[in-house]
Amino acid sequence: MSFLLPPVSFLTPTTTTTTPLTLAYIDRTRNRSRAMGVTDSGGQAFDRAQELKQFEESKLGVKGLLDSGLASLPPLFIHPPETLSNLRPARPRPGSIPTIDLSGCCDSARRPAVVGEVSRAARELGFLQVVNHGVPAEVLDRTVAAVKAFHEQPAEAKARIYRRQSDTGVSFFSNVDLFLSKAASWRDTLQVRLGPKLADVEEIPEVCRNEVLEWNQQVERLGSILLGLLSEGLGLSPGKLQELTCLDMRMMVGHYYPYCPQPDLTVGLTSHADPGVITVLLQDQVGGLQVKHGDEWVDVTPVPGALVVNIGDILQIMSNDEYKSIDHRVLANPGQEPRVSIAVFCNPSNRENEFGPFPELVSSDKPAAFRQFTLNEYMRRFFTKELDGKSLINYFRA
Ligand SMILES: O=C(O)CCC(=O)C(=O)O
Repeated sequence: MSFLLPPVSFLTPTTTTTTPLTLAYIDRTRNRSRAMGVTDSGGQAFDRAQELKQFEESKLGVKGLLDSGLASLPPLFIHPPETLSNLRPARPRPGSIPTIDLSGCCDSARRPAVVGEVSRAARELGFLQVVNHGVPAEVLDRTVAAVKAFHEQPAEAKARIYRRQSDTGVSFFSNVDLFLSKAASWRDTLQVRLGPKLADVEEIPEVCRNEVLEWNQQVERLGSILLGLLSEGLGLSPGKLQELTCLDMRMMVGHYYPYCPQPDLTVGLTSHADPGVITVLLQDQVGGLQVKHGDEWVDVTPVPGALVVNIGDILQIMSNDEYKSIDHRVLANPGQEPRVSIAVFCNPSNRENEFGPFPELVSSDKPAAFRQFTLNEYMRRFFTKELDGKSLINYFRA
């Protein structure tokens, strides 16, 4: 698909939130459109590299673009037909992603039953939701509200930390794979390193600092419980995954999916599998997350008070294909209410160690399905390609 310039009208500011930053971006883009003689979307191919550069340099993110009065999607964000052809809310299939009650899972006779439920979901779907996880409802609400408040600050406040790499461990950007993907997606992200070395606390935006720090503690506690259940579900000692530092490297991404004017032409987040061990995801009640189940996309319908947990590639590998790391995506948000989600990716901190299937799970009946590799090698490959489906894990197959 060629990318076409949209009508210049998409750049017409119509709201009162226009800032000097947005105006600079808008002016540059409008002038260039005129120079190319483009007045409607049926004409010239646009210079994608230039558009990308200008979008990045504007530091606006998609929320800033929207606030500038955009009425249709800039071509940068228009996805190819193969992505767009199956974008639709999935048929409602209540209960297809199980919601598992964790109460009593650490200290009661319920533990074997909970281990069984968690391990079944990890084997069959790679996704589950958990309730009675011990995180108070007020903390869930506070965390979502704080991340939302960060994204809804004036563009200048966010632009200060707009960057893709930072020693401080805090950054704001739009699209982690902006320069690698075929098309950009309709979301912005605040990223904070939680461990093994916490980001510089002063750099975490004040508007959400306390909540991010509190969330880190909650995820560390819950992550330890989940890794215990998942280890046991593989027939290993409960402490096995944690001993391998699988909870130590934690990265938080606070996503913001604002209203999208043309949700049929783009996505909120392209289909991908998470590279790490597990991901703990807090989503608000807006919805849009979908999981691949066979050939179908299944909605992960928000359950009040629940947290979503999914298996990442590294755990699929360590489990010798017992647990599944599943492709998932987020539809572009068609509604006026923005969607907020906060994912914490849990990875081993020891990146030079060799990883591969646990020897306990390898036998002559079930030979090792993957080769050994270091996490550095794995992550290098992950971050030098666009977010996509299962290509990465398959690269490491034996
Ligand atoms: O926003 C969501 O619900 C999903 C986020 C996600 O899949 C990711 O950050 O990798």
